[in-house]
Amino acid sequence: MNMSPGHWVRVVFLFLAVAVSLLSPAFSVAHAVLLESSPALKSSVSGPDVPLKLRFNVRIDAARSRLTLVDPEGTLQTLKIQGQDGPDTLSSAAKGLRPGTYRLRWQVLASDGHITRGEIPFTVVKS
Ligand SMILES: [Cu+2]
Repeated sequence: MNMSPGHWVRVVFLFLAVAVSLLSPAFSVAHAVLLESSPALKSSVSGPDVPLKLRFNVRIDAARSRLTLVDPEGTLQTLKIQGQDGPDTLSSAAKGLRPGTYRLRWQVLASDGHITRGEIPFTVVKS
């Protein structure tokens, strides 16, 4: 077998292309996925003041992330993001909540530049 240098360059390129395509699913899941939250999904918490904490699988950009509370009547309230306990968390607080069912809408910018969003339904009960 007589393989020219040009042939080996193509072999190496093919190998790299396969390697990149095998690795890319790992990169494509680098956008933010909610791992845990407080309140937890569909949990009941006592009001009227409810601390909020969300933890994601990757570091997120708090300045470009948003938390919105939907109250039992469907009214939207933008919550101030109070900070990050860690680079993968968001903290806030909802104050003066009456008993009822709420939804915390989150939209976050992950370190890979992708925005993801979701909703955390929870119920406030009398304390
Ligand atoms: Cu992503």
